Amino acid sequence: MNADEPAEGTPVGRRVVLGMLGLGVAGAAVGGALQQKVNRALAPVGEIGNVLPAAGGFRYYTVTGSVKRYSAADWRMTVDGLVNKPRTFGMADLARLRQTVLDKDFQCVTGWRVPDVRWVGVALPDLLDAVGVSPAAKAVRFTSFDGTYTESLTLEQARRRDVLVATQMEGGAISHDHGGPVRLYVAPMYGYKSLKWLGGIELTDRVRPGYWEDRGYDVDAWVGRSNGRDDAPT
Ligand SMILES: Nc1nc2c(c(=O)[nH]1)N[C@H]1C(S)=C(S)[C@@H](COP(=O)(O)O)O[C@H]1N2
Ligand SMILES: [Mo]
Repeated sequence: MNADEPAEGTPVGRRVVLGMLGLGVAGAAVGGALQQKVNRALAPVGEIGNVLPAAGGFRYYTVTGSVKRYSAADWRMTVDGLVNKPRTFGMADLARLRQTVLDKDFQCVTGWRVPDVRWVGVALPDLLDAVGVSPAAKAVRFTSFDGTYTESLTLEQARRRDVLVATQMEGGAISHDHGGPVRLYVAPMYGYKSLKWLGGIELTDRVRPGYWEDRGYDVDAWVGRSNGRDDAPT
């Protein structure tokens, strides 16, 4: 994809913020095109939240301010909606399910990409099997304990084995800043699908657009097949 493609939320949001902070994080992507966009200065900064450089090529993103911290021992996730057995899972419950390891890239629609990240967790289809999906369910909705961010997948997408309820990243626990103790990792799609601070999973009768999708992003965020935004120039 092209570095000039729009950033999330508002077309120039994150790059403007990065530029203003002088972080230079986007490196080569922050060029003349950025300057023009900065000059237009359209970003409602408050909506973007914190954008901080992180180690290893990641950025830390949050659309909310400070997020409550959960230790691995205290963290809980509810799985309910159109399921046979609604359940609450703790870390120990996840650890008892089959573990899946994925070595895959992480790519944000704004252009940064971290190659070959090791993710470990429970493949979403294994979790769905543990609660039993009712025949009326057509989609899966994810909620964050940040109280704001949401995402969703069709049931077909959610049955992919490269969609993880991730409990480890790069050989260790998932840090708070990366959305730990447990986050979603949707390998084939742009990073905005990979909801951080996972707190709830609900089986629903239809896809409900998530946080960025309400703000113009594709609901189907396949890397390479999507421009991210519905209205992105091709
Ligand atoms: N709860 C929550 N999840 C989120 C986001 C967010 O702002 N809040 N940002 C998304 C986007 S756009 C990206 S690219 C990734 C970034 O993950 P990282 O902060 O671990 O690098 O998280 C995704 N999940
Ligand atoms: Mo992103």
